[in-house]
Amino acid sequence: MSEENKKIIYSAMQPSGIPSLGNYLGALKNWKNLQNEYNCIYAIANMHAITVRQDPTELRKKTRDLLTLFMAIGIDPEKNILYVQSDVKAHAELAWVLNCFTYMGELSRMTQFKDKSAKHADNINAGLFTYPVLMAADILLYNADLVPVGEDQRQHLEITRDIAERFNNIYGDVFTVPDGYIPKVGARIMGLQEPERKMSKSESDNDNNVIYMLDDLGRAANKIKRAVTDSDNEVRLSPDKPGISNLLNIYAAVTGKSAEEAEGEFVGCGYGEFKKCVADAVIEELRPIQERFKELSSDKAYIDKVIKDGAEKAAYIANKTLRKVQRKVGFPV
Ligand code: AQP
Repeated sequence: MSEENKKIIYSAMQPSGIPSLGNYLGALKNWKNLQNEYNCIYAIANMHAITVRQDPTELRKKTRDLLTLFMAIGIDPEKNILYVQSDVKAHAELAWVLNCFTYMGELSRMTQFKDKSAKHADNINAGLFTYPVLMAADILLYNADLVPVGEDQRQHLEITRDIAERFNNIYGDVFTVPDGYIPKVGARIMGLQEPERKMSKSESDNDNNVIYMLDDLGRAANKIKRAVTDSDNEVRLSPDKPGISNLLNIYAAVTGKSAEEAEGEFVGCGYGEFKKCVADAVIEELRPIQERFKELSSDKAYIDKVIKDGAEKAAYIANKTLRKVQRKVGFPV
């Protein structure tokens, strides 16, 4: 299929920490696979990241590291657009316009806002509240047809669609109304110590709960060996066995099997042996990525160039959409 006929996929990740195994298996691994079939635009959402307090020096480093990690996974900056959100001013400008087409009631219903305000009770800022509007601006600037979304982001895609339709109803067909893209293989990875909660990269309370993609491999294996299980010593998928089910899901997502296939492989296997197999699979997946990351990181000039080129390519598309919107709402352009 020619480049022009391919659908546009948009996705972003916050540089709020080193990506977790959850970010990788739930998002990044699929991003790599989508690049042949779609025109993909992938952003480092550093503007979203500051809705939670960040150390400035750390944030700059994490932003660069995340972009480098995208490439280490195999996301090609020539084939796709990889860029840093704050490099493209149109995001902030469109977000303001869209704020004026979004209702307080809609934003109040967002479960991520409720969760994050509970987690950061000392800093419930307006940015946290209008986070979904900035996300709508991200997606709509690039005329995205499809947005890969996990369960946790479904509400944000819905509000993006509502805002786009509301705007189009007033001003004509300005925005492409995006659909959710449900990946063929998807996974929701839970914490290793708290398998009732999703694994998150900004987790700070318990390091053993999360595998970070750049963890020392021996340490990553130990985290899996220490993962919470239960006492019946049966490797089986079940809602009342969240720890074991999570490890089966991890194994399945890494090896490209279904969770049921993975379950079948471990019938009669003890927990110790099972955990070792999961750890080995995870390590073999992470090893080449970490090696490539190290190689790429040492080439500062190359990373600088990818960031600069990505910003230019992204801004070209985003500014076109922004100008259209500005004309429609009556700004002098
Ligand atoms: N545990 C998970 N399992 C599967 N997918 C996950 N994602 C996140 N956690 C899991 C997916 O990763 C993508 C990027 O997410 P993000 O960085 O925009 O923010 P998030 O969803 O809030 O991810 P984190 O790791 O939990 O970040 P923090 O700790 O900063 O809040 C999304 O596609 C998401 O579905």
